[in-house]
Amino acid sequence: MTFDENLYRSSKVVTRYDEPILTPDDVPFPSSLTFNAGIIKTGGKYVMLFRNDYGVTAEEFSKGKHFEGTNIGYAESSDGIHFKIDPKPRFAVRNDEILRVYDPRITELDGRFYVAFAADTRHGIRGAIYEATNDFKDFELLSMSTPDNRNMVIFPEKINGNFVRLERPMPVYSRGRDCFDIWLSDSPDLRYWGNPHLVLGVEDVPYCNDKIGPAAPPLKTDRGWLCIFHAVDLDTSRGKNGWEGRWQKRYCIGIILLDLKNPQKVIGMSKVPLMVPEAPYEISGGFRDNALFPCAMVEEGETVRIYYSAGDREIRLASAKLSDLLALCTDAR
Ligand code: BMA
Repeated sequence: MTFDENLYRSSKVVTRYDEPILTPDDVPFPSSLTFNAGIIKTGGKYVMLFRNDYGVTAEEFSKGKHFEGTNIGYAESSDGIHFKIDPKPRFAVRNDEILRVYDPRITELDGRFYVAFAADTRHGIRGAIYEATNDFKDFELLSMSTPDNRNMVIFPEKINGNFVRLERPMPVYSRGRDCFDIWLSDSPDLRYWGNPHLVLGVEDVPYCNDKIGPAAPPLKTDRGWLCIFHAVDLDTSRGKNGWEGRWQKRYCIGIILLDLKNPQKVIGMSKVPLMVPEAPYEISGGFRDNALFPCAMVEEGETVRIYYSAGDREIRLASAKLSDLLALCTDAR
């Protein structure tokens, strides 16, 4: 299976911030990869939970050594660009069943903080929803999905009286190969989830041929819920492309608009990607090159900040005007 990766470029409405937001070198505890960060702005400050994989260098990895573990770091910032990292990791789970939690996405809802993680367990990958205390020091597990499911993002408001999330189940038998789509479900209490609806099928996205997944908690706008997602293309002729012997996927960022009252309904979609791996730090030097993985959007005046990982190695920032992002979704093209 091949894919013409030269077909698409990042949208001109997006500006990349030149400096990284966080790299493993910034982290005051062992860190090999610092990425996939949930970020919100609350009480005038930016709060970040980030994934930290540790215990191996690129060279050691090439000789067969593996990561020792994954923990979750915490950082704060007054401007959303310069973050101060807590001296110790904030959270990690490892027990007989759960091997690790990772890829936090934070939602503030009615003054409470919820974090959706992916959880690797002995019986598959599950979406885990925790409530965090206001200081993000304690986490209470509210619910875990059945396997395999991940990339959960919780809407920042209840809709029609219920909590709502986007999620990405992974049906491996029925579709012949990776063909993973974006779904939505709701809950009266963040514990019992049901009423599943398909939101976007991978076949609806013209610029990918593999899988899609929700990225950041949706942003409420006058026109609808603005959502970004990762969109993956696979080319089996790709070879070494990062630390691993072979890495054949590429992760772009897509954008859609969902109906405010009925968010399972897509009311706008850009037919081209919002961002494509292009910058030097996106296409080389990463654990997995050519992987853009966003987990947070923050509205800052008329601008939307998109925090994403480059190459599963470091956290980066790109921004765009909200009006431009909405136009991408709604302009016929
Ligand atoms: C996904 C997840 C993410 C990762 C991404 C790109 O499947 O494992 O944690 O960032 O792949 O490698």
